[in-house]
Amino acid sequence: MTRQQAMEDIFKARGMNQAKRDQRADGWIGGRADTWTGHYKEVPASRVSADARRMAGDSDYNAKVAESIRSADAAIDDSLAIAGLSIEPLCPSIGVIVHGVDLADPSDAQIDAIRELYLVRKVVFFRDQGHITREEHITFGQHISDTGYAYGRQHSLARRELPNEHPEILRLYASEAHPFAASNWHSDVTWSNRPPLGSILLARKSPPVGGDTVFVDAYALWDALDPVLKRFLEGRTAMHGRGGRNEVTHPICRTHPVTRRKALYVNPTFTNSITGMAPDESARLLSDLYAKMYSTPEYQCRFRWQEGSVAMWDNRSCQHYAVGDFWPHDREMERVTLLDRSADDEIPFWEDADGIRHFGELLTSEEEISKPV
Ligand SMILES: O=C(O)CCC(=O)C(=O)O
Ligand SMILES: [Fe+2]
Repeated sequence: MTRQQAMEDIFKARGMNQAKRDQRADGWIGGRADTWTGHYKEVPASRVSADARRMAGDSDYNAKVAESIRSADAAIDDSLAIAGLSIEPLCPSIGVIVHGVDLADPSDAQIDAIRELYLVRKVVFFRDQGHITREEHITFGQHISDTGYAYGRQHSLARRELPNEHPEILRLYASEAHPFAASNWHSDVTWSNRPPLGSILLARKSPPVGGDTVFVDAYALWDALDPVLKRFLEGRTAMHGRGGRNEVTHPICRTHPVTRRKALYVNPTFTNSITGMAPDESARLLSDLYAKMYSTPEYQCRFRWQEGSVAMWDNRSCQHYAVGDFWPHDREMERVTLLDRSADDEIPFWEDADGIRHFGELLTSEEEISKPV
């Protein structure tokens, strides 16, 4: 197949929209051209990796999928109940508030239940934790996994780290004099060869309005792609970097080392291009992907911060965006960064059908990558 044919295949509208396209002189196919009707079925499909197109027409299959969702939810409810926790889901596929725990003094059963829930819900939230000290914030992180620095394993002395007191705490303080918000979609530090597993972000001070954080389910982003596009992207890598540099390549389809589920792992903040594609084709494909990735409310949840609220997210299964609409109010966040306890699992990989892991490459030295730009 020539590259041109491959590209035509990728961008070809689904058959169901063909008639609509043929009617229009400008070729506009409109709406959700690359998905199927009844898209509400994609959310349960993404929760258990079901085949959403089959769900559109096979009620026996749907009964099985529904049962697997109910039994997975029941198993989680049981382990939460044992730990004395209750949950308030923000959305069906991503994000849940956990009630009943003091992060300064969690029990072993609570830690186990929270770790399990975190893998399923991609981001978990807590309220009223403003009393925890910086030491307790770090200690809670160490109950979940290893902890590192803002950029992961490297002690990079990023501008906002607190070098003398607590190098593990990343300080994200915004005020009238210093406007700041990470208001672009990303998974953290994807320009590194060892991006951190996740983060635990605590609001020391929250604005009276605005400054929410939005999270998107990266499994759902992958699952919802056209099968032709999935085949094209599987095993391919993209270049990531800062300041216009290419620092590393990572698989575009990332396999989660624990859940083994596939996630879409490109983002407009750090991804420069798709490896091996002509620049214009790569730019077009990435912009088509981003248009779809960030415009589907079913895959997202939005968290309203209060003082003492905490968000703990998994960088391998979701992306986030801090909404930059709260100026001139103060917003003071402190973050502990989680690292994978297994140095092998922390390097992003795509696992093929034979269980072989495929990794990206480091395009510069470890030393260069540790330097803030
Ligand atoms: O401020 C926020 O809500 C998120 C900031 C962010 O992107 C991060 O801590 O990684
Ligand atoms: Fe971030």
